[in-house]
Amino acid sequence: MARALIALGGNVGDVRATFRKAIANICGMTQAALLARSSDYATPPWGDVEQAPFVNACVEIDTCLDAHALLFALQKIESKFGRDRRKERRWGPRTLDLDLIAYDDVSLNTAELTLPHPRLFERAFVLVPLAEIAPDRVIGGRSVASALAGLSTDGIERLSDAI
Ligand code: PH2
Ligand code: MG
Ligand code: MG
Repeated sequence: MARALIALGGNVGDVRATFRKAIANICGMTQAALLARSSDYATPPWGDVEQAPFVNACVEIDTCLDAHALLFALQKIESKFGRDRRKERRWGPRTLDLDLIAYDDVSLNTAELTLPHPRLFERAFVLVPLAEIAPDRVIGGRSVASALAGLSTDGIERLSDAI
């Protein structure tokens, strides 16, 4: 079994409902146990600011799949929830984005997958939910909490728990 951290994001449709269903799919399709789930956060759009705010969250799972098989399963789940990579612009609006942030302590760089996620330390919208569930986790030599301390969290708001 391996421990994986996955970041969820989206800004089209009922994103919080999509997250609930997507997390159930992640556990079902990747033979995973859900170890932790952060709150949902409203976050200002990053990269391309001309779009609606995002909702972001993170989960930690225990899975039997290897890192590439997990990535392909996550991409299948993105498509199932309306993601169409052919129709979107870089950093633009999307129904569901599932990013594999870390897989045990594996470092790799293939055409499909770089681990840990290469832009993790630039993104408060990933580190804020991650710090809620795994503040002491060391990724790429830095703890999540210390990486977050160096970033602005302006405009990021925790959403009240869904009923
Ligand atoms: N995802 C993007 C581009 N910009 N901004 C925020 N706040 N949250 C995201 O998940 C996000 C983004 C493309 O994947
Ligand atoms: Mg992303
Ligand atoms: Mg992605």
